[in-house]
Amino acid sequence: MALEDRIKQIEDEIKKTPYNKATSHHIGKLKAKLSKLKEESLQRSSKGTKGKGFHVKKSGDSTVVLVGFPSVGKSTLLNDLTNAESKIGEYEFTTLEIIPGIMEYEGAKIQILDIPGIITGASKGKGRGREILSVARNADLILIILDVFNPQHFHVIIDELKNIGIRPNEERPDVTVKQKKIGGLKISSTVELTNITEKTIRSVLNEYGIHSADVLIRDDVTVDQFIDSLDVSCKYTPTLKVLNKIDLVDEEYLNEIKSKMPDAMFISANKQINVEELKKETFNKLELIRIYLKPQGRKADLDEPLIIRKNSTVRDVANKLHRDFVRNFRHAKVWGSSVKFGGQKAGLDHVLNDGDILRIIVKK
Ligand SMILES: Nc1nc2c(ncn2[C@@H]2O[C@H](COP(=O)(O)OP(=O)(O)O)[C@@H](O)[C@H]2O)c(=O)[nH]1
Ligand SMILES: [Mg+2]
Repeated sequence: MALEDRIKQIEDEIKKTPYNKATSHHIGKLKAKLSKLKEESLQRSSKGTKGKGFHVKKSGDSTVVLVGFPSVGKSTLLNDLTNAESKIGEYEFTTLEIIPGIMEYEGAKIQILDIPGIITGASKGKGRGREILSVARNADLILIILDVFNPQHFHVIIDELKNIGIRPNEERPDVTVKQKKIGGLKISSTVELTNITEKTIRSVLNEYGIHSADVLIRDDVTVDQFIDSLDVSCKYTPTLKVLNKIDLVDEEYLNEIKSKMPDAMFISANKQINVEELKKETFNKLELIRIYLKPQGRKADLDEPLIIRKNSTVRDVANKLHRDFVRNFRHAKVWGSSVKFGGQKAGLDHVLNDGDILRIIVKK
C-alpha cells in the first residue's frame, strides 16, 4: 500500500475509535504509527524537491516566510516590507516561485520569503503544496497572511502547517528519553501527568522501537505532544497573524473581527496602513539580540553589531563568523549582562545577552 494510503487508513481508524481509558493506549499507538509515517512521507518529499527551484538560500540574520491563500496580498506586502519586487496579480496563483527580499530593521537584515499561495489540502500535495510548505519549515517566524474577508482560513493554514511537521506557537515539550541497551523503560515525571497514562507512554515508545530507556517528563504533556517529542524533525515556529485589505471594510466590520482575533495585526498592504507596525512586530517576534565583536587589541565595534537570535551561544556567533572559529576555539571573553564581571572567560556553550561584547580567542 502506498504511504499516503496507509496514512489515510490510520487516520480513519483513529477517528473511528472512541476515546476512553480503555482505548487510550491503543490510540496512542496508532498516533505514534501515524507520526512515523508522516515523518517518512515528509522526508521523501523533501528529497524529491531538490533542484526544482524551491530551494532558497538562507541569507540575513533570520528568515520570515509569508504563508497564505492566493491573492491575499503576500506579494504586495513583500514589496512593502523589503527591497524586493514581487509580481502582484489580479488573478490567483500569480507567484509560482519563491521571491526573497531583505527587510532592514534596527540594524538587522531579515530575509522575507514570498511563497506561492497554498490551498486546502496543500500539505497532502495539492498545488505543489508540500514543496511550498516545506520552505516554511526552515523559517524562524511565519507570517500567516489572511484576507480580511476570509479570517476563517486561519484554521486551514494552521492545519496545513501541522501536517508538514510544524507546531505553530507551541514550545518543544520538556521530555528527555535516554535510550539504553537493557533495563526496560523507567518513566518518571516532575509534574503530575493528567493527559497521558504510563501504559500509553509505553505503547508509544514501543511503537518507536524503544524498549529500554530512562524517560523524564517535565511538562504535563498530551499524547500528541509526547509523540512530537520523539520526532526530531518537528519544528516549533512562532507565527504572527496578519489580516490584510482592511481598507476595504468599514469600521463596524473591522471591530468585529478585531474582537474575535485580538492577537492579529490589521493592515492594508497597498494603502500602507500599519505596515510600519508590522515591521516592528515582526522584528520583536524574532527576538533578536545585538552582539558587539571586539577584535584582539582593538576596541569593540559599537556601530555594527552582529544580530543573532535570543538565547544564542558563543558557538552560534563563532559559526556565523567562520567555521575555523569553532574548530580552533580556545576561549571567549565576554563583557555585558550575561557575565558577572567584564572580560570573563566563557566557553562555546555560554548563552549571550543583548548588548554583550564578545572576543573570541583561537588557537594559533
Ligand atoms: N484593496 C486592497 N487590495 C490589495 C491589498 N493588498 C493587495 N491587494 C490586491 O490584491 C490582489 C492580490 O495581491 P497579491 O499581492 O498579488 O496577492 P498574493 O497572491 O497573496 O501574492 C492584487 O490585485 C493587489 O493589488 C490591500 O491591502 N488592499
Ligand atoms: Mg503572490
